[in-house]
Amino acid sequence: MENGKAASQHNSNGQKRQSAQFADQQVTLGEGGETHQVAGNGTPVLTTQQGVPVADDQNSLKVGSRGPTALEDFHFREKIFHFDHERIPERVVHARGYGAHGYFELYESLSDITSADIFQRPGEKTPAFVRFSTVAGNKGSADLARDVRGFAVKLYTKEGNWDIVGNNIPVFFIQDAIKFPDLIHAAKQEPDRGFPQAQTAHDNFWDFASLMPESMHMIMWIMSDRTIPRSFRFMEGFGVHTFRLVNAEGKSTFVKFHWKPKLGMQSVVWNEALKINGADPDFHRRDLWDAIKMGDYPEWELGLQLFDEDFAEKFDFDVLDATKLIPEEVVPVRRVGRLVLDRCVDNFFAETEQVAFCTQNIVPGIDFTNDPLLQGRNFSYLDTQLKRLGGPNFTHIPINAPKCPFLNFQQDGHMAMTNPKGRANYEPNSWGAQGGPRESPKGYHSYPAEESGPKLRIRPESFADHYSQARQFYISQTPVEQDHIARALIFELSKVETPAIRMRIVSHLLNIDEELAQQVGDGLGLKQLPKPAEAAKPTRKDLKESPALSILKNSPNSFKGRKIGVVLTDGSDMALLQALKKAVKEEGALLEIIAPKVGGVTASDGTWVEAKQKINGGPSVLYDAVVLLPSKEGAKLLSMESTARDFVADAFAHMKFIGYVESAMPLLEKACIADSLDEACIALKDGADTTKFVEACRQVRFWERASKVHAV
Ligand code: HDE
Repeated sequence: MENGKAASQHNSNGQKRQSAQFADQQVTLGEGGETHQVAGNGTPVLTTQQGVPVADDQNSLKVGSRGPTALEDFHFREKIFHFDHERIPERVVHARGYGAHGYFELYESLSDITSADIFQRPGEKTPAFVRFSTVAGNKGSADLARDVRGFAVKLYTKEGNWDIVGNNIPVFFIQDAIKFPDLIHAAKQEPDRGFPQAQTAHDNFWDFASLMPESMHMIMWIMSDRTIPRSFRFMEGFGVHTFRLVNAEGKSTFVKFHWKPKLGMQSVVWNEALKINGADPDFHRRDLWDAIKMGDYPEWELGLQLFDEDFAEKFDFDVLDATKLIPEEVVPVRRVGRLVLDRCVDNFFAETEQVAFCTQNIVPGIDFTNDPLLQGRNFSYLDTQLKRLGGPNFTHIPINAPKCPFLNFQQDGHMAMTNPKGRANYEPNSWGAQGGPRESPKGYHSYPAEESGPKLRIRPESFADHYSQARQFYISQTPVEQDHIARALIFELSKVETPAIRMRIVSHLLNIDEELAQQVGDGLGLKQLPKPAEAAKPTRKDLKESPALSILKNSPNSFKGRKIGVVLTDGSDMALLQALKKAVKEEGALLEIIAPKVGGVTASDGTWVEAKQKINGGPSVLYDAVVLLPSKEGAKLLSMESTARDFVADAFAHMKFIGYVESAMPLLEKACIADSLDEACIALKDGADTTKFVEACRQVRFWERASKVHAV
């Protein structure tokens, strides 16, 4: 047996351990200006949490080389103890999310409608943190779940933190917060079996929805392509509820908040979403990270729909009902500023995980309304942070602390980090200037709305129409989008095992649109349609179409911010590749190279071109358009590779634009599309063709192909 001394000089692999050579040197690291000891190789010295330098982090302290571990090993105990406690509870909803820093910049002063400090001085920038999320899936679920996306914005204003905790859909499933636990229980995995994960395609969700007609408007939205966004950068955000803006004279204006993406909206198709989840479950977070790291900062404009009591009285629906929206054609969206995300987090846990959004975080000049969903949320968010972050001092965590001065007499509690100084910890007190902070007349005043009435557990009559806006949403879509809604419903309901639940949903669809109900009934193989569901308010209003509700009617006609995947092999035409790169750059888009081996290829002129992806790791679902540039030999090789054939066949099936060189034909043939090439399959002969191709890509998808790729 080795003696203790000899053994301690080797790590578990038997390699000679580099002994830590401590120099006398010290370095200053970090913004805090802390000094660290430096090890011989210039890196800082590893220490315990107590700052004790660690000499051996490879072996625990043992009695003899093969003996038991000594309880005395404080370094081992501290390390394991800390590791054991790394996890905090994940969010009960919106567990999977991704955040980034940025700023809000105001275009014009809104002092006539609100005294909110953030809206006073044009050009002023307010720091912001945004967290995007899916709702139903657990923290480790995949990004492309068919789900609502959270769009939560924390604005660190000079008069305190203002959180707009919104979604990418302007309405919600329920009207009263008391139903939220039921909704979420029904949507998440079923409690006995613990599945399905991150999906509403199961009995419990559709059972609940079918028994809650108020969810029908939201059902139309979640079955639309809004729930499979191409990335966070291509989706809208909404504050959902009606809020109030209050000016210095105390006048109140109702407001709905909107975030409009600068790049326009874009979604993926469902089959693509399923495949992206396998190919890159982090597709959305990677997209945000990459865009910011490349300096292509994602941007949204803040839009306001402003209206007064008079409008609220006259509007067809109750503005306090979160299952309703106000069409943009009725109250236009006024764009008042922009939100730019320009900095990734330094640490995912410290920032994205610990950020605590609370709907109750509002600032002077902004106020709530009586929307019963919003009122309930104001309790829930504060409460949930206590559970998640472990105590009332979560506001001391840097990501949650205001960036303006804050002073009060709240004290102590677990992990109190910002503690008041001085003798006074109460007020009123008679200690004068030493007595700590005092109230100010400029502080927050609630809008003095008059309220009275008997206490009742009741749903107002004005909330009773559940179908008119559901229909309005449906008829405002293009035929392609309507088809996607029908297909989504058929898909989801096909996973519901109980026929009665399927029937109940179809009975609601009959109140929304008969043709849609027919189509879904047919897709489910129903022999007979049920009777329309009995409605609380039997007469549905026939509302006008609202083109603003469609993604495709608002296409940006630009390929900016999108990505082309280019398949290369040895011998690929370098001149064409260079021309394509130039055209893509000019469009503000990106290009990624996929090759048989990730190392790269030798192009026609002998240059070595590095690849980003190996063909079986970079399927076409990761790209908005694809270009096939293999040499003749290369195409032969790829046509025998199933992942290369899938690459092409999927790009075609997902209605993408495909650029190809003549030599790629064997691959197109093997992918079974050589006979079906259409005008979105563009032959590239010379540099000019590459520009034409990129311009054509501005349509993003060639929807006309749909009938060729969907027979069922
Ligand atoms: Fe939330 N919601 N919610 N929600 N919500 C949470 O708070 C809740 C609702 C939204 O990135 C929780 O910190 C109730 C509508 C977002 O950290 C919790 C009701 C809208 C996020 C909670 C709603 C949202 C949450 C869980 C019905 C869009 C993620 C973790 C009355 C306007 C924020 C947390 C982040 C998170 C409660 C409905 C958006 C439990 C009770 C409507 C974006 O407090």
